[in-house]
Amino acid sequence: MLILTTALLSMAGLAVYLALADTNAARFEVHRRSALYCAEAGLEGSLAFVNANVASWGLMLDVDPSNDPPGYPVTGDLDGDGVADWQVTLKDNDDELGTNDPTVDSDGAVFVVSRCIANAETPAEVMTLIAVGGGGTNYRTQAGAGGGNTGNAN
Ligand SMILES: [Ca+2]
Ligand SMILES: [Ca+2]
Ligand SMILES: [Ca+2]
Repeated sequence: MLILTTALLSMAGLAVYLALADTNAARFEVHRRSALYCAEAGLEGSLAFVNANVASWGLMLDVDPSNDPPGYPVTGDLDGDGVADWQVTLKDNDDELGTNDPTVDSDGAVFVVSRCIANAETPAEVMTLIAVGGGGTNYRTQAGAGGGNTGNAN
């Protein structure tokens, strides 16, 4: 009887543990989702800047931060606390035959990469390929950051 009681108790303990784990998972999911929304807001909030500064894409892609146009990297504050919640940078696509040069855009197309920096525990990054004169296409979530949204092709 004592053994049975112990077994019942430990089962109860396990149930409590599972319930807690479930709650934590749910909370993490909420954080991850809001981080994803935050990163998506960065895409929305930076496209005008990126499109208005096509002539400076090369300066943004080179590895010299001293020549970047004002306002780059693009950042945005979502909750009004004066601290940036997302940050957007450009990343060249694989556009040269043979050896790719990620510091030079040669096809008029670059990735806009938006990273949510509001919560370091649940980072999220989304990116979209944009082309000169074109709109956002090929919307996707980068590997390792929010796999639940992978394969979202707008
Ligand atoms: Ca630069
Ligand atoms: Ca290139
Ligand atoms: Ca390119």
